[in-house]
Order: sequence, then C-alpha cells, then structure tokens
Amino acid sequence: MRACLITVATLSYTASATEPATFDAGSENRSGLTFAPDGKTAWWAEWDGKWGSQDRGASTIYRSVFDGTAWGKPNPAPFSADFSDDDPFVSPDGEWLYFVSDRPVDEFDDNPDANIWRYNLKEDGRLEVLSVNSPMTEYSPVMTLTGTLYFASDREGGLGRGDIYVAERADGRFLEPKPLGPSVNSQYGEWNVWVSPSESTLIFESSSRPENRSTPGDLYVSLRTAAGWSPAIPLQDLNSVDSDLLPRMHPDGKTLYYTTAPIGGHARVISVEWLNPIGAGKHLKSNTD
Ligand SMILES: [Ca+2]
Ligand SMILES: [Ca+2]
Repeated sequence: MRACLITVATLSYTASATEPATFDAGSENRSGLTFAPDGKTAWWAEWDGKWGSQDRGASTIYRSVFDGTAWGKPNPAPFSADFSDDDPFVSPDGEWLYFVSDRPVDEFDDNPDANIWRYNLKEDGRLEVLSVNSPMTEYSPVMTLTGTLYFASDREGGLGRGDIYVAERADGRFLEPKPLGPSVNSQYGEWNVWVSPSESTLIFESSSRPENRSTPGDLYVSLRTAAGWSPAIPLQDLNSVDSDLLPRMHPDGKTLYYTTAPIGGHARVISVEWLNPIGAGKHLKSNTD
C-alpha cells in the first residue's frame, strides 16, 4: 500500500490504492464509481476492450444497493442496454441520475456523439436529454446543490480540446453553458470533472499539460475563492503514469473514488482517503466556504 500525506492548499489526503471489489459486474473495465447522496446506492460503468484503443466496447451503467448489511449484486441500470452509457452521477437531491450516452436524441439523429441525459430515480422510466448538449461530445455531468451543472465538452468556444463548462439553472431550465476560465481550462484537454455540492471544490482530469505526470491524464484541484476558481494544481501523489480520471467524492466527503487506466490495459476504480472532508453536511448551505 502506498500511503503518503499531502497538503494541497487546505486539502490533504492519503493516497493508498484501495480497490473496492464489491462494485464489479464482471466486465474487463470499470469506471466512474459514484454514490447517491444517502450513500446507499452505487453507480458505475463497465465495458470490455482495452483503454485507449479502437476496440473499446459499448459501456453499460450498473448499480448496486446497500441493504444495511451488504452491497447487493450489480445489475444493469434499467435504461442501459442498447447504447453506450457512461459517467453516472446522482444529483444532490437524489432525484436524477445524470449520464452521457450515444443514443439518438430523436428519430432523425444520425450523429453518434455523446450527449448528457438524465433518468428520474423517483418515477422509473422517465428519460430526458438535456438542452445543454452540442453536436460534439459531452462528458461527465455533475450537479451542485443549487442545480448548477458542470460538464466537459470538446465543442467550439473553449480554450482547446476538451474544456469544462458550467450551466446555471433558472426558471426550471439550464442557461447557456459557459466555459470556465484559464484557472481551470487550458489549450490542453480537460475531459471530466467533479464539483462539491456546495461548489467549493473542483477536481478534474487534464491530459497533455507539460506539468502532467502522464500525458493521457492527471487529476487537478481548484478551490472556490472570492476571485473565482483558484489556479488549478495537480494532485501530485495521486497521479500515476496511467490515465487518472473521473474523480467522484463519496457524499460523506471523506473518500475520493477515481478511475485509473493504463493505455492498452484495463480501467479500474480506486480510492483515496480525504483527511479534511469536503462536500459534507456542514458545507451544504454555503456557496462561499
Ligand atoms: Ca453532443
Ligand atoms: Ca482545454
């Protein structure tokens, strides 16, 4: 076990490659493990094939439910079968499962791009495609307590390659997504993101930055300040020589799950312990902590 204490601004964590064996439906790859706000349902994606290669198969979203004693058998999400679905995330109110999918948005859609969808967890079967999508690829939707949506996209209008966008919500609809500024986005690739429910902490993956430990992707952190998001810095002792991506903090704010994948190998989910919890209850009422 690799364990070391690191302090990043006011954040500190122990990096120890712990793999949660429970969340495995038997595919060759697992990614994007995330939990509902009550911590009792886990969602993740699985697929076959090799990371970074053309033979990557379609991705299916799985879930497991904790019955008070143990985690149950993984089952495919009710909507996830015929298309490639990825990057699950449950909204802080527990009502919607957000994800990306290459399914057509209507009968005329022949563009195989990924878009953001959401599945209503309280009225089974209700599936909606979001208005924030573009003809390019969307990745990694994440929602705050106030309903603001963060996601990544390689659409026109950012600083280059993938960038992270934010769409605020007003009058029951999402406003036009805006790219975050150069403290987070860069000419290099920003591909997936997690933001704390209180919108105080942002963790994201970036590829190809000169300071990266590995070109295919490292994790960076930025903190909300009075002046906006602080200049992002890499989570140095967490980043590996493989792709490190899809950060997802447990709702208790104590464990960060993320995906690590060697090019030509298989993706798996590992976790680190966060020593000064973020996103926990005491933060939930404030946008300025
Ligand atoms: Ca799209
Ligand atoms: Ca970029």
